[in-house]
Amino acid sequence: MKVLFSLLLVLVIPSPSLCSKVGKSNIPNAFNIVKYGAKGDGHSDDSNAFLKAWKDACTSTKGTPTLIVPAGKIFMTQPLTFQGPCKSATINVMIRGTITAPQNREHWKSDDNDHDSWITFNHISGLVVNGGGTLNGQGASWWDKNASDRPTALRFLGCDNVKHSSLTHLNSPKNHISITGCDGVLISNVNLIAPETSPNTDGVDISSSTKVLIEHSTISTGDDCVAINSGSKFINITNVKCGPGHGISVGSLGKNGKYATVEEVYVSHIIFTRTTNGARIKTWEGGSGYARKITYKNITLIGVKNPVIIDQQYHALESVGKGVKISDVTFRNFRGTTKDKTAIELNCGSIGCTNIVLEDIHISGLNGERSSSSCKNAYGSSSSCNPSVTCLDN
Ligand SMILES: *[C@@H]1O[C@H](CO)[C@@H](O)[C@H](O)[C@H]1NC(C)=O
Ligand SMILES: *[C@@H]1O[C@H](CO)[C@@H](O)[C@H](O)[C@H]1NC(C)=O
Ligand SMILES: CC(=O)N[C@H]1CO[C@H](CO)[C@@H](O)[C@@H]1O
Repeated sequence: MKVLFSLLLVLVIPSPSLCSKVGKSNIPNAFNIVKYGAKGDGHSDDSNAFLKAWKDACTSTKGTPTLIVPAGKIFMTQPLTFQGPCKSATINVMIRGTITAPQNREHWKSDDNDHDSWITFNHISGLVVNGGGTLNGQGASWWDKNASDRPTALRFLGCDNVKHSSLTHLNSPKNHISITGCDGVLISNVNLIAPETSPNTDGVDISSSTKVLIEHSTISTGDDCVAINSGSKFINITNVKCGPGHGISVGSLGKNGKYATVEEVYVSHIIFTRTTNGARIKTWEGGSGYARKITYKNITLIGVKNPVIIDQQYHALESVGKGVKISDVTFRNFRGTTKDKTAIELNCGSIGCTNIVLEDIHISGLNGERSSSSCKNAYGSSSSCNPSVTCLDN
């Protein structure tokens, strides 16, 4: 690793084209972290350079300030918060090089009960993050720890009008990107990559947020591709390749009796490759609230274990007769193969799921054999489905 690393530095540093890129930037109002003392040698702590450059960018009043992380270097930072609000209406963070977390969790500086996230953008509006670079969460040394003790790699907290694009995220300790309390977030052209066996490494987690669009991205991790949690409304996911991982999930909602709501979710043009789930909604028994107005359409499935799954009894309790209402859910234009026999599973609790619509669905086994469907307390309609969904109650 170390050898590879030095080789990388040797290859990269003397390149005149890259040096000139660092030196003369044509971007007006640029704040280059190297000018603030960042070393970019992969192991020196560059946190202070990031924070100083951010302070100047965020208080700048001219045009669109741009914080620049130059190409060809690896900048190591401890947990960092980019705090807003900023003076200008828009602010750009251009990540051309690599930002890495400390390689081992023992080297994280924040104290043990402060492992919420590695990089946080907090209450910034008009934030643009892009640049073609990489964020390496160095999650491997965390993966044997309890999920509640592990940090999210990148968190947008209370940010409005965010555009996050053209970046690669590797090996997060927990979620790769968490969007919390935001209004208006576009995530596009990102690659989120972690091993299939890495626990809880969701691609994007959304909660308490509105108007989030995720598009033209690839998400290959050990957990959900995208998870849509309580308080989320007007969420669109389109042209995304998922897998390996656990699919796109609304929920889980209503854990430990909580009130939870999700509505207006549109998921389309997704390719699920060897994921455990495809289109999923999961709620805990004993919770309350609703998951409604959810559409999954134009979905391609390649060897997916549970292509269509509603589970209103995720972690069922002893017949509590209470749950998160699931209604107005459409699954339309699904094509592909399932790894298991049951392609469609609508498992609702005693409160039932209503207006569940399935249309134009064709899912077979890996070798073209027939698949099946199962329903429990599910109400709605189906047409042109293979497997047929005669178990739906009208
Ligand atoms: C993980 O942490 C949670 C919350 O602190 C706790 O309830 C749970 O028992 C822990 N699990 C393990 C396996 O330690
Ligand atoms: C989300 O999808 C809905 C339904 O297709 C569409 O009406 C809406 O404009 C989309 N919103 C965004 C931000 O793409
Ligand atoms: C599975 C499915 O319906 N795929 C379609 C998705 O949309 C594209 C373009 O609109 C079609 O070409 C696919 O056949």
